[in-house]
Amino acid sequence: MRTQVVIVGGGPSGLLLGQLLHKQGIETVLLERKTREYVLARIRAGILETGLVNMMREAGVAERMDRECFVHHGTCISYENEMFAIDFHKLIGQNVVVYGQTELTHDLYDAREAIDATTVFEVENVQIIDADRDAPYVTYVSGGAEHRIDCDFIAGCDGFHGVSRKTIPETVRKEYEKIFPFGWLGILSETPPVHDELIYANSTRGFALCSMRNENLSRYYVQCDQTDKVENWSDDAFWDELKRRLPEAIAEKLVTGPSIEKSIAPLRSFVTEPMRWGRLFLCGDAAHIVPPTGAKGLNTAASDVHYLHEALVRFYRDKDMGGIEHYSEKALARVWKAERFSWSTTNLLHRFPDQSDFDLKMQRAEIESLHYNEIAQRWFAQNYVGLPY
Ligand code: FAS
Ligand code: PHB
Repeated sequence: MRTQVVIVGGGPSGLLLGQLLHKQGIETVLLERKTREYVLARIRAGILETGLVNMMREAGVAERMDRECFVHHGTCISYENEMFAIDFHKLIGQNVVVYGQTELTHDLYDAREAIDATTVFEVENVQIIDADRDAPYVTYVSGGAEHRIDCDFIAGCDGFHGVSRKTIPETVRKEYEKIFPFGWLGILSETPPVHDELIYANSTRGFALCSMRNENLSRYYVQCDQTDKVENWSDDAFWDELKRRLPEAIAEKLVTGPSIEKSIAPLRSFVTEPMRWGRLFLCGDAAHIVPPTGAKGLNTAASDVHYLHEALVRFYRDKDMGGIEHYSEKALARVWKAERFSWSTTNLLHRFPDQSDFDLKMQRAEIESLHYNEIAQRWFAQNYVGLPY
């Protein structure tokens, strides 16, 4: 088989890239390790930056999102019994959209099926060969047989545990990593959200986040120990702990109910450089990971897709290598800014095991600066809604 672009990984990065390239008449084959059902069962991000919303519209996959999403003009931050809003719309005239990654991925799979593009599920042993030459190809096993796809380019959209990043020789790759000493225990419940906007809570007992998916589907998180296990947490234990971390007036309004999903996500910051090796491009979690505090994971995958889509269109339309040659540099420039915001908000809102009393005073002073200083709020808002591509 031959195609123009092989996309390894059928998460949001790979699917969105495939849809955008199709719009430009560029053919792709997408290889996914799991089943469609498995991918769609993952509960992950919930906040979409304007850039991602616009790309979904450009890809022609935004009809349900535009109908069902919530537009949020701001977010709230609480510390002990205090709570304040950061009004993005008033400060910078922008907003974010609340629409679950699960729904976005579902819409992208439906759209890919509608264009009848080639998607191979449950592939095994994907190998990327000669990515640093002019005639790369990909091999994989499906249904017990080995297959080969000759192509022009490979988009490595296979997430943190994929094969693409490791295809780049260790002598070429430089990796940066920070592991945070805690995780997020998250639940999904068919209950009305406790507040009309998200609440990021800093409390003496640790971080908490009140988010949502729709008017009767809420997403909550509490900071937990790195070594904690989901089975240690009954629903009641979760709700009691969440209430302890929220202002009393909010905790009193919390509607609890049975969890329909419960999981613990580790928190890490990670970046690999470069994001291109020859004709292989890394995109999304294959290249970088952020702690979800700043809602940047999915949204930074989206900006990679923007740069890669732009580069490939310039190549196929104008035989112009400029976008391809500068892909890694352009993508990384924005990746590192997202990494900074995610690291900064994580430090601002979580309790660290080794925090001194002085550290806690610094954290409090920074939160109070954000509470009362419009310039600080404007900078937070610009980062949260998404820096320009
Ligand atoms: P993904 O990991 O989503 O997709 C990669 C795909 O490649 C997967 O379907 C995988 O099965 C496939 N794959 C892997 N290896 C392969 C191989 N060898 N061959 C073929 N296919 C292969 N971000 C936020 O903004 N907010 C959040 O709250 C949030 N919560 C998260 C919770 C968890 C547990 C995780 C892991 C991530 C979370 N994220 C969150 C980040 C997440 O949303 C990612 O940024 C987003 O999924 C990135 O999308 P992709 O780059 O497509 O990677
Ligand atoms: C979510 O709704 O899952 C969510 C929202 C904002 C974040 C992280 C997760 O910063």
